[in-house]
Amino acid sequence: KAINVAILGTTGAVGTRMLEQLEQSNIEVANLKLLASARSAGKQLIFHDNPVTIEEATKDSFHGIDLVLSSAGGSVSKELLPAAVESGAVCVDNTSYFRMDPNVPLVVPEVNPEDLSWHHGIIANPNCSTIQMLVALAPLDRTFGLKQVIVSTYQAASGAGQMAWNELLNEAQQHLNGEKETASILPVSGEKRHYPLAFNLLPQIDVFEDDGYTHEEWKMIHETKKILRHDMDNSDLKVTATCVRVPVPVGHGESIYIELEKNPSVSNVQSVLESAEGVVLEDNPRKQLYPQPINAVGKRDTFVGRIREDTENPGSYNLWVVSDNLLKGAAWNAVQIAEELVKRDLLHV
Ligand code: 11C
Repeated sequence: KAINVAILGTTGAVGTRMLEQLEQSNIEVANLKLLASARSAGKQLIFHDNPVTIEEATKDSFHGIDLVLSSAGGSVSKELLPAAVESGAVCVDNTSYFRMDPNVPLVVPEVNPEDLSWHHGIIANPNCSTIQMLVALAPLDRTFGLKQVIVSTYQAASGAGQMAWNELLNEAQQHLNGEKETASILPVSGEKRHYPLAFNLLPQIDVFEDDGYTHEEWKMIHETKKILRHDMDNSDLKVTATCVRVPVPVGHGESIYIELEKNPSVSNVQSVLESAEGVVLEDNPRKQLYPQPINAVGKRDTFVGRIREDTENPGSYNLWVVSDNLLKGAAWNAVQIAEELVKRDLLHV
C-alpha cells in the first residue's frame, strides 16, 4: 500500500541522499513532504520527475504522514519528532539524540532487524562509523563469538556535513595555489580552534569528554554494545575506539582488530563474510585487491578486506572495512529500515 512520507532536513548531505534512496527503494510513496528550515522553504527538489516544494518544518507538519525520515540535527529531532509520533507517524531518525533511549531501537537491518518490533514511534539510525563496523562484525559474532573490538577509524570529511566537505575541497585548492588554508568548521563546528584537514589528519571527531575520549569514540562503544548485546554497559564485549578525520571527501575506512571466542582460519572468516548480507569481500593481496573509499562511493554495501590472523594471539584478527558514510552510514540504512517497517507491517505507533 502507498504511504505518505516526510523527509526532515531534506537539503543536507544526508537529506538529499534520503530522497534519492527513497526514490530507488521498493516503498510506494503516495505523497511526499520535504521539510527543512525556513531558509530553504520555497526551493524545489525533484522526486520521480516531479518537482516538490520544500516547506518549513514545524510541529504541525506531520498530519497524515505515515513515515518520517529525519536528518536535520539532534535539536530539531528533539523538538519535532515527538509531535510527529503524536500525530501517528513512525520516525527513522539519523541523529544521535534518541539513540541511547531504552525505548528506542537502534537498528542496522542486516544485524538486528528484530528490534524493530518493539518500537514506540521512533527508530534510531546508528552513527555511520558504527553501522559499517557492525555489518562486518555481526556475522563473525554470530558464528565465532566476539570478545573484544579495537577500532581506529579513517573518517571522511562529509561525515561532518556538506560544509565540512566543501571546506576540505577549498583548503586543497588554497594549498595548491600556495595560499594559507582557512579552516572555520573542522574538526568540530562551534569548537574554539579549527585546523585544516587538507594534507593533514585530525584525531578529533566531535567534542572531547572529560576522560580524553571524543564523543564519537564513545558513540562507537555504546552503540556497538546496545546493538549486539542490548546493553550499553555490558562488559562481556569489550570495545575501544580511536576516531580520526582524514582528507577524503566520502567513504569511511576502519582498521578493526577483533578477538573471537573461537579460532577460525582466515578462509573460514572470509567465507562467513562472503555470504553475509550487505558485505562485499575484497580480499586478495596477490592481486592488490582491498577496499578503498573511492570505489565505495555511491554503493550501498560494506567492503571488507586485509583479513589477517594475529599470529601472536590465536583467535585475534585484523580487518579493513570501508563504506559510503552517507549511504550505508546514513541515508540508505534509514530507507532500508523503512523498507523493513513496511515489509513487517510495523508502520504504526
Ligand atoms: C562523522 N560519524 O563522521 C560522524 C557523523 O552521530 O550521526 C555522524 C554523527 C552522528 O563526523
